[in-house]
Amino acid sequence: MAEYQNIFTQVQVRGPGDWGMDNENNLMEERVGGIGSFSILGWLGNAQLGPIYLGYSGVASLFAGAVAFFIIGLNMLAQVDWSIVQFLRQGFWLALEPPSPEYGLQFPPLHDGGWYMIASFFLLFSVLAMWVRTYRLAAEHKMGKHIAWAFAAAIWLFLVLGLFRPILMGSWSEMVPYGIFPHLDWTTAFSIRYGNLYYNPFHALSIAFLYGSALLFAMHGGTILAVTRFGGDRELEQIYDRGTAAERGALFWRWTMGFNATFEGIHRWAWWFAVLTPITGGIGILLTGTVVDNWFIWAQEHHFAPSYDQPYGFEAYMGQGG
Ligand code: 07D
Repeated sequence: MAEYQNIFTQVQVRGPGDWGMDNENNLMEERVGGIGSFSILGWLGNAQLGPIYLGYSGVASLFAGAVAFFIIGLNMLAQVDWSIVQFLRQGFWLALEPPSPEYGLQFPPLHDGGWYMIASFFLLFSVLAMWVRTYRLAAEHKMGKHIAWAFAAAIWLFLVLGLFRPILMGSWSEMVPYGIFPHLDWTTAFSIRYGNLYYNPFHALSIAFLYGSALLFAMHGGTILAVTRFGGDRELEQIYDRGTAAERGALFWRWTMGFNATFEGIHRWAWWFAVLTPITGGIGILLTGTVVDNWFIWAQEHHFAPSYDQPYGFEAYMGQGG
């Protein structure tokens, strides 16, 4: 019975492809790509692939993203003398590095960060065009703009790391290299250079929201899966067939921890926790090297890191030493 599907008893119904609703702007012709149906997609979500709506911002984003991607890839390939074998072998270690520090905020030679700057420009343009796409498609669907604003929060951290902080520091060399391990090395080096990022309270806040997001996601996902047997996954039915799934989920939490979110409110909790992860993170990165040069010393001055200039003990922990 298709009506009683859940994640474990998925029934894949096959019919003519669904092109979605038309709307007053008559954007049907901008939905491109054929419609296909794939069982493997059906296991994960909806079996139908396509159509996709492109529009100006979609084309611009894909084009700019592809340019950035190929500039990065071709520079890496050049570093291994255009050997595909070495490119695959060393791929995780290869990088397109930002300019050397001596160029400050000037445009560097192509071979010393110039290509990096060009790739960054296209990457920035691509991400911003994708943001416009999320905003405009939400408007077309007469939806709220929650997705676009959540995406903007991530773009805030992206801009702090790659644009705002480098400008405040007066050098493009502060930007993050493009490469798998190199960007991880950059992250570690950044933490060490500024006296251990664990002592940056905004990094701590960002982690709290990140882990909090995972916890909320697990609680909400778990609750809904636990009440799919009562129709809880088909949220629409909850409006006219109450008293079964939603109330059980809510009661479970009220009896477990004394408080329950509402069906609407749990999604606000999720949205805010997710959004606050990069917002607090961006504040932490913006302060690093600009306002605070060493987070460990900063923490000692604010009496929550121990001071080692006297015998290590309780007083030091309590902040009375130093
Ligand atoms: C990065 C920005 C938005 C991205 C966008 C995408 C493309 C790709 C590709 C063309 C994710 C644009 C790009 C589309 C295009 C091509 C090929 C969002 C991003 C719009 N940390 N740490 C965080 C933990 C440590 C460090 C955040 C944990 C060490 C630095 C998060 C630990 C050191 C920075 C977090 C830990 C260190 C961070 C990220 C544990 C050394 C940041 C949040 C358990 C390793 C960033 C304030 C996020 C930040 C950040 C978690 C440890 C360094 C909460 C759990 C001590 C330098 N760390 N960290 O959502 O915001 O990222 O810091 O040890 O900059 Mg950390």
